[in-house]
Amino acid sequence: MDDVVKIQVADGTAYVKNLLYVDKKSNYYLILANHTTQVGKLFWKTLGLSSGNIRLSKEEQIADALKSSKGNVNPFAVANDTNNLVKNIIIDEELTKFQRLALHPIENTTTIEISLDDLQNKFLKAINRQCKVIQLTDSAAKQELEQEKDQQNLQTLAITVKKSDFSEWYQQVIRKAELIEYYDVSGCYILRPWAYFIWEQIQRLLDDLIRTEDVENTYFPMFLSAKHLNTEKDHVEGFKAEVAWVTKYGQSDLNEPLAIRPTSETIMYPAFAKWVQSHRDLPLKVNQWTNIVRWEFKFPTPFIRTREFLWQEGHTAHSTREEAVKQVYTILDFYEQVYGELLAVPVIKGIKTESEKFAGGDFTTTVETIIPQNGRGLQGATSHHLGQNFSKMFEINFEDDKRQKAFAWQTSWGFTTRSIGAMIMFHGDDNGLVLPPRIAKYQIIIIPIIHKDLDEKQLNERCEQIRQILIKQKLRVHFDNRDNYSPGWKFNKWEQKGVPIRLEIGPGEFKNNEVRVVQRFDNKKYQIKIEELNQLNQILDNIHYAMLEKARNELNQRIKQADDWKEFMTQLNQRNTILTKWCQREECEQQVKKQSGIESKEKDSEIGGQIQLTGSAKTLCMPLKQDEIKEGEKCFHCGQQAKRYVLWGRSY
Ligand code: 86X
Repeated sequence: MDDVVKIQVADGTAYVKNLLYVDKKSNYYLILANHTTQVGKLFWKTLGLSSGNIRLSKEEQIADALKSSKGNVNPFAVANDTNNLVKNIIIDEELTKFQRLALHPIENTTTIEISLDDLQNKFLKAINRQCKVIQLTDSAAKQELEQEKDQQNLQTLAITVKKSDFSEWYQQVIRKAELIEYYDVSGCYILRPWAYFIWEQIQRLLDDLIRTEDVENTYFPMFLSAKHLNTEKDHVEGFKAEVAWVTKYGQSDLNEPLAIRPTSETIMYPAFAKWVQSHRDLPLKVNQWTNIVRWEFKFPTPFIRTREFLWQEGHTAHSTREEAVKQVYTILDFYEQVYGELLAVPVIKGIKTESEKFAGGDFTTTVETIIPQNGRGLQGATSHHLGQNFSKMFEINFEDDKRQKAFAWQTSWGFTTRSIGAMIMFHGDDNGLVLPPRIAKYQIIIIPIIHKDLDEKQLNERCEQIRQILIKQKLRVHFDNRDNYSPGWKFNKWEQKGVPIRLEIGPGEFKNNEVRVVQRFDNKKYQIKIEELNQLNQILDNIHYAMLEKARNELNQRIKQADDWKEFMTQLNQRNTILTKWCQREECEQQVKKQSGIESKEKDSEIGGQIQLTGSAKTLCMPLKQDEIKEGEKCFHCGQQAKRYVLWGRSY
């Protein structure tokens, strides 16, 4: 979930994760897997073992078997296993596809490379050991079995864990709230109507906002050729590995492979060059709402990190720098507004440091948020000032009013479905999703409470009457009149789905011309008269702002200040982000990143068989709103003259 491990190995080199497992009889199993392999559970069967009896070994056990420690698990340490405790050395079949394996022999700060052949036939042979090459990813058929089980679990209604068990909680909420259905392409998910509605609300507001800036919607093709992609080599370089390609049609190879857009700079800007001739053609402002594909290898999380996602990308060209800069910040304000006014998620507006900015631009502004449960920073959206970098490359130039040739000043900005993930994480609770009213497909659910003293037909008519009243007030309301589910079941279901207000109508309410109101986010319950139903609009608005305020308090709790390294690490290890004075030097930033990883108490964890190195802190942003730094005030880390406050944290 973090980009602490920047895997920088040459093509043909696999970055290997080493996992030491132990069974109940103290037999050890060393697994060497490609870092991208999601180690499943079912391959143990191939070895005649049951995954239920096998655990990742603990510090003492690693010491026992390999005379080694966490972070130092590797095949070379098997030489220390004089008692033959390591029963099997298992090699991920994936690794056979690479020429070299990159391993950490001593600390996970040093790396050596070795070929699989040398490892097998020289080293392991020398110490008289053998290994087995096995496919570690569970096969599709078996995965299906797991999914079926999953489906059955879903039938048991309640969420089985508390929000404090955050990662499992998130997985359950998104399914039980019917936001997401799983799909058999890793990193891709189905957005169900409950989720897609939220995206439509975001589109509606954001589209209205950017229209006030005269931005026009367009649609550019999703394919680009290698030639396109290479026009702008520098910015593509760091991302190349994530580009997905189409190489075939039917049974035949395409003459020229086509990339699927990972972003559209190189698709749009050649057209911009044609459209911009004179200063009268500026500003040029276009936007598109599309899907994007980036074949990432970090562990996927629905909404938060997916291989395909939805976004809008806006691109503008201006005749002056000043105008472009203004555009960047106007858009940033819009993004803040969408988060706050729609998703009830508080954000911090800021500027990215040089090493975190979009490399193709001059500076990157961002809206950052912090997930209260784990204190991790989450980049909410970015708005870039591109300067003249792209316009020079793509020759987007014009004749200014003095008939001089000049390059356009550009901006680009994007907002994605990741925002929905942030909303879920902020507002969900032990009982499931909690939707801020402005994005809820149903803001109000009407549930009749059938009772022997009450005529069912009359009760239903009353509910329908109430529904009509609310529809006239432009509220999104649903009457759940299914008679094959009990009221209790319906309460639970709509609670899990996060509907902001439940109206119950039972015998008491029927008789008194009332409804019982139950608020999802704070569980407040009260009666209101039918004639007072026009208050509901205001009530929903109040709920929105109460949710935003609660969220803002939670976010603020996760920001601490530190004046020295010790305080900094203390706060980081308590899962906070830290605002510090900083010299703004890249070298200092890299040192903090590295050192905080080493001293971190948040050690490697295993999620879905995938090891995550999650400890180190990076810069999230330099907040726009900050106190001035005076002469003589020092950087918290290196002690040089501080220039700005910067916010540090672990991040998604
Ligand atoms: C950076 C920059 C920018 C327009 C935005 O952040 C907002 C909307 N674009 C996107 N970026 C890449 O340029 C990129 C390029 C390639 Cl080739 C890739 F595979 C992945 C990328 N990811 C991000």
